[in-house]
Amino acid sequence: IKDGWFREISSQWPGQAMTLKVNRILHVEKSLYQDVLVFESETFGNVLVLDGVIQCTERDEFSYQEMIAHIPLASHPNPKKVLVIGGGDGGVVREVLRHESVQEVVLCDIDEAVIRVSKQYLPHMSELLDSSRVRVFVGDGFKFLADNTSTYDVIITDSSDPVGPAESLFQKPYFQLLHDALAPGGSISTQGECLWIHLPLIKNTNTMVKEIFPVVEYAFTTIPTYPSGQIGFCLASKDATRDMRTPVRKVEGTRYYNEDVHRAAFILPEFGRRILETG
Ligand code: AAT
Repeated sequence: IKDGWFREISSQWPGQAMTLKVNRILHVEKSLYQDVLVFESETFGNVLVLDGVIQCTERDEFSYQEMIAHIPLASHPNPKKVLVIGGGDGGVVREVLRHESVQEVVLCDIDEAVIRVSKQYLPHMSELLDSSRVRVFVGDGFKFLADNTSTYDVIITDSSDPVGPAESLFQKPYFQLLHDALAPGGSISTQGECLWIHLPLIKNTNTMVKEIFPVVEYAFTTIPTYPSGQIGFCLASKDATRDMRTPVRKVEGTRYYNEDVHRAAFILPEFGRRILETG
């Protein structure tokens, strides 16, 4: 933070940086895993930053949290048990709970500090973490999957970028664990980075996940405070006949997601489509 502005400078998006005007700093902490910062911005509400990277703002978080959750859930015939890896702010859990078929949501974030500060400063995201349908674990998502044998209908990986504690969540052994932790017919979505910046990473992930899952897709959403204003998801299903592009149920109460936005999210600009569909 310099002269009252926060700048998101990182070698992960060279030569560009989102800048937000800071009203006041609410929390600064070095947790076991990362630098945690929460500030009140002038126009985006409260902002959570980990290791200098914006994780969510109160004004636009719904775009990302709704899309990463509702695409796999609304295209699944009857999701009952859902696992969220990462997502300690609670926003994705809030969206999962909109699906009445869901009986249980398990959340596993590596950093208790994220859960704690979100409960304090991001109440609209974290409010349902205390719901009776939710169980919260603190631990590494990779280890959680390796140690647990229960199965899930949908697993959502709402993880930070591959530099830092989330590195293993972008590699092949993790996708194999996800596959093995799914019930028959199960689907996943994972934070899949931005077409404008990370096309080689997206292509590699897509190719790698196709070696494990019969159905693999990439979809994206728009969001002002993520790098280049856009972020995507790697979507995959264990069911070779699943059409993840088409919702089979309506979702009530959303602000970004609707059935047309669901279908449109898979339509890629030509420079991305060409790389992902051919190589
Ligand atoms: N919904 C907010 C968006 C996020 S949060 C990412 C979360 O992943 C953080 O709470 C972090 O503590 C958690 N996390 C990181 N590594 C692991 C791990 N190995 N196991 C479990 N949880 C983990 C994502 C923002 C994307 C930013 C795009 N530039």
